[in-house]
Amino acid sequence: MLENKVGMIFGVANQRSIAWACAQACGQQGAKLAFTYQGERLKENVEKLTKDMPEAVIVPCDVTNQAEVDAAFESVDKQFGRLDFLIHSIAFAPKEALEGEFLTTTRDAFLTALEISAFSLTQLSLAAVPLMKDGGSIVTMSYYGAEKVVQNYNVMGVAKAALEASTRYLAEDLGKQNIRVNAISAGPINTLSARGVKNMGAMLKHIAEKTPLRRNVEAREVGNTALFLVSDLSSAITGETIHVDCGFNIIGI
Ligand code: 1JT
Repeated sequence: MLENKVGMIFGVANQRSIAWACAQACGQQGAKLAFTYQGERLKENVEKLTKDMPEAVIVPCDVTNQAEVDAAFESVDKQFGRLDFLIHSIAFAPKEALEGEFLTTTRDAFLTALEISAFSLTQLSLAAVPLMKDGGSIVTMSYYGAEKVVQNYNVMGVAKAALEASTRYLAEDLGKQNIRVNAISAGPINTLSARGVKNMGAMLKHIAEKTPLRRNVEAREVGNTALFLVSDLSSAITGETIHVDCGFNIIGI
């Protein structure tokens, strides 16, 4: 389904990463892929995961370093000469910000969370536009804490609200170039990021009992939805946030 398409994937840290599930789904459909990693520490992980993808391009990209962002897109331009889709699966907040009350969020934690988790979508979209010559599709990852108060999610909820609003504004700006921008609101998944969170095991169990499907979401299912959103099957969908949460968000009491 993605033969002749080139995609850039941001946010692979290890084999459990949502970004990696997206890469596998898209790679299996014939896409050529470029991967970015944040910091030398993660380079080896991405190299090992992609060792059976002979055409994969691997480039460093810390979104707080504009020179690295520019260089990453330059590498893709040099290697492939085009870009059809971009998957943004990046978020960060200091650990202390994801516990206790939102009220005590520091200026530093707030700015860091919003810069890395929300602004980076706009930053990367701007860099992608010149390469998306035949239109394109941009997909980002959100979470229910953007819409409703979720205990401990705190400043990340504010960042995801900004991310979902950014998705809509970018969709409007880029629609005339046939570039679509959508978000996936995934149910919680036991990834490296989630591991740092207190009581994640108990939370996953609680949610599995509450969802209509009576289970948690798998990263593979988020990957398949990302595949749909970057494919032509979703050609009239833009500015949307699609819940991939086993139905959790429809439940009241
Ligand atoms: C980050 C982290 C972003 C964990 C994240 C995240 N988006 C979803 N999760 C999992 C999660 C976390 C909490 C939660 C529910 C789900 C950690 C590093 C920073 C970025 O609260 C109930 C706290």
